[in-house]
Amino acid sequence: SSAGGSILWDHVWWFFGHPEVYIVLLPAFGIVAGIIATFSGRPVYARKPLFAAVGIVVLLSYMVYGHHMFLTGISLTEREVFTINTEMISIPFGVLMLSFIGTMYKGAVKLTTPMLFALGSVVIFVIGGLSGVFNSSLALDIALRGTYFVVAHFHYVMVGASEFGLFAGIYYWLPKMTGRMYNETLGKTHFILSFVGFNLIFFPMFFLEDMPRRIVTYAASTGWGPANFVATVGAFIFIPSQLLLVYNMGMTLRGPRAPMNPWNSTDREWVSGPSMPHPVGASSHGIGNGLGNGVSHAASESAHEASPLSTRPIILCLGFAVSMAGLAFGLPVIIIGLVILAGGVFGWAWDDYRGRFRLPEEEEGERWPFSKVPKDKLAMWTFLGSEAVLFGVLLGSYAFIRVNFPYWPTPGVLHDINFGTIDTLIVITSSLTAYLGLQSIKAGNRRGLIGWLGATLLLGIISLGVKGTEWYGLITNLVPGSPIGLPVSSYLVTTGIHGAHVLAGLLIMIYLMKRAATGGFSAEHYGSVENFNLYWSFVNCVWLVVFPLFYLL
Ligand SMILES: [Cu+2]
Repeated sequence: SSAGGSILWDHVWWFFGHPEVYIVLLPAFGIVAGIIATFSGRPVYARKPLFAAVGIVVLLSYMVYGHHMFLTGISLTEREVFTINTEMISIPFGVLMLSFIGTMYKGAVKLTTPMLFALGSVVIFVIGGLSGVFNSSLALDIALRGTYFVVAHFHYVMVGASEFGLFAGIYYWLPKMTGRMYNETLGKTHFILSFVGFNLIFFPMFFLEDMPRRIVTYAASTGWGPANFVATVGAFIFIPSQLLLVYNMGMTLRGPRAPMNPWNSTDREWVSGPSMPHPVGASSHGIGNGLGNGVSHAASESAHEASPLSTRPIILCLGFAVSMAGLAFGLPVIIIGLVILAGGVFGWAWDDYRGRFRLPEEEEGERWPFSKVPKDKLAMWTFLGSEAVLFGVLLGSYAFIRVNFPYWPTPGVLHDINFGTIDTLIVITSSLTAYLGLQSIKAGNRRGLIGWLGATLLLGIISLGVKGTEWYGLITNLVPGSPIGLPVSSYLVTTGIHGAHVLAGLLIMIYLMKRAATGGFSAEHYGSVENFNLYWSFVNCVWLVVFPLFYLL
């Protein structure tokens, strides 16, 4: 919107855009860490500092995005803060690199194809990271913006580090996935051509620091010709060489049988057979954990038929992906996506209700620093962390619009303060009833749990009813193109997404009541009720921020 300004979109986009780089990068580095440990025959060096560094990267990743906006007109103070934050992020990444080097130091390094790709990933990332230090400088960025130097930096980080890391993972786990060995010579050829080709494409671009992006041609007098020629040669090496990977993968299906543990890895997935892992409970080996620090365990004794393997989460994700694609392709695609998503959610709940799907707490596996926290609770806290980011973006955008919008209606004009106050009281009460439900089941009182959940459900329905009345009033009174469009739409988007969370909470409550009615919870087993309480408290806390911002200020 014009009143919000294109700068707001820039903020929102890059707030997503920068962390997205690490969303792609960090899984690849997880693979790389494991592969380097396996082929060095040593556990990951400085394991705990490594985890701490990844945590710091995640936190900082939200505080550096402004380095994409140095020339958009944001204030000098903002630009200085983003410069410092961006330069700081090289410290935890340095810890990662030292950990990888330390793992190999004095290790018996075996240069198999997965190891070569892992090392390639690290080397390329170091070059990408060092060039990033230049880009993060406010002064240099003014000169480098929109040039091929940035193109080179970006590809060294994204394509080089992430894709080489993922290739390493493909070769590493191909024997696991197919039960057969790939062709090592072909794999190494793929690596050499990829590594040489990639560097030929992108290294010359560092010297094109004065050539603008997005141009189709240029005069010979610019001197950009030779570097572009080398890059083109590199592209003709790099891209076709990827066919070797596809060919090798296909041929692996007819390749020689793979031994149980071809890499002599201590990682648990290599100890339980060459193909898909058995459901938990079927394995009886003493096995190490994912990062090779050698924690062994006795046979898991849980013998019930429940399996941790379920297709429902994949269906859920597919539905989500399709519905998101619908934002570009139109309403029918959104609806198809939501139907698939609902199928995944309800199917998952149904499996859980029937006791078909259980994820038992396991002894092995890397848990530091969360070894004392149950997995599902940790998952809930992680989810709520992502939710805090989502609502942070919504409320931050609201604050941005509010500051930059010239004629905001005074409190009480757009929204009925009485309605909001009643709603807030309902919300606070529903937090209390949900908590009393949790206390009931902790005392073994199943009927109390059902009763208090019922009361919470009722309060939630009333709260949505109040919101619905307000939404209806706002939408029916809205004149297209009127100057209060922005205050209304920011309200509808924020409370609409909040309302969707309330609706999800209502569905969860119905499910919990149904399970409680059939004896699903007891004084010992109430984890789902506790997790629901966390969720519900969070959703209600969000309202306690939304209410004063939209109604009272
Ligand atoms: Cu960035």
